[in-house]
Amino acid sequence: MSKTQLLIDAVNTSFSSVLGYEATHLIQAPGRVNLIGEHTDYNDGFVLPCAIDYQAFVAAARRDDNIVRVVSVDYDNQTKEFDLTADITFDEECMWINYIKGVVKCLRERGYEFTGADIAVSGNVPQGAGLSSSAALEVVIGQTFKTLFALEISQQEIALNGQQAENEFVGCNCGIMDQLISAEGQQNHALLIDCRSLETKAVSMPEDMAVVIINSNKKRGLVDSEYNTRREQCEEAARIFGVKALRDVTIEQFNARVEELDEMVAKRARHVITENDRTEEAAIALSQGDMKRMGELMAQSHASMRDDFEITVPEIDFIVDTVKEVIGDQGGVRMTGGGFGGCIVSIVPPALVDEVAAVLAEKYEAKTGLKETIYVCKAKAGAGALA
Ligand code: GAF
Repeated sequence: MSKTQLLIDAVNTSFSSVLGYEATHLIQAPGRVNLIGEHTDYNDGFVLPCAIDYQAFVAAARRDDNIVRVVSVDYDNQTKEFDLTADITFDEECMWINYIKGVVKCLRERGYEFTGADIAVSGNVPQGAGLSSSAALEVVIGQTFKTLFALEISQQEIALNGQQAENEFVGCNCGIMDQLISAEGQQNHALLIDCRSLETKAVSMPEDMAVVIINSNKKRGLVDSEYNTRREQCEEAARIFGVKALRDVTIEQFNARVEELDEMVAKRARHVITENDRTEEAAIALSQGDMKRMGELMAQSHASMRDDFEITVPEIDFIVDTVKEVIGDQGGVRMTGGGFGGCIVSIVPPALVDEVAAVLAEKYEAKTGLKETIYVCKAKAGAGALA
């Protein structure tokens, strides 16, 4: 049975056994992997992610009594409910429900009207691995209310609403990339997203390449505090240059004034400025199937995250170097996501996938004491209801 079918069965079964009747709708939203363009989204820059076939799934039915009941399949069918006519408040004891409460509260504040729902939710996006399990959850809930109540809300607004919930209700200061690709992803394509205008351009994935995600299983420590520090450093650099965001600084302008900057702020800014240029170029290389150039850009991106933005860890660097040795200039590999642990993304000729897996199985645990997990992915469509 496919992993998607397993999820569908899981949410349907939990819905009927816990809530006592059959769900009327099935809705999904995917996680994502970012091919290039890291920590550029909150600098109004460019990112190039694709949605993946690891997803959050919901079975749902509408209610008319202003109650939202939610069963979490992944937390032993733990069931929570809240009342839409009362204040929707943060739950200190149960973290998962806060993503749902946050999305619902933000939808209401935006003026969308609905009268309650029964929901069973599950997902197979690995949690805490940098593949956007939270964004998938936020987007699937927005999509659920859109579907149940025929809300006139665009995919872009579902994403913005999810980001708002994460920023204001959950308390994590993320950018827009993860929610936007989860809401708007396209089958067999990555999306070049301009994080200022939110315009997207679909970039077809080369048919003869596999997207292989490698989870280092290195627990991501200090992510929130380091993430916020990086944001502040980028904002400081933008202030010094007198611009709204680092998106507005060219590498020539940066080089002309680099001496005026504190050394660390200069490194952070250089990463963002060069990463924006790399991401736009990568979209062209990928669309032309130029894997040699794509591989070079991904290698530069990784070096920049390691040396200038300082968000990689030795375990991740080891995997990237090891995979690079196998694939040479036939593909690309870099850390993906917020950093400090988590996953590596590689674009690999299918014939080399087994060799990549074998070399990592031989070397990674011996070097680090950790075992990697490998996901071979397909670029999938964004959130939607199943027919
Ligand atoms: C996390 C954030 F949620 C994104 O908005 C983005 O900043 C990413 O880290 C780094 O590119 O996934």
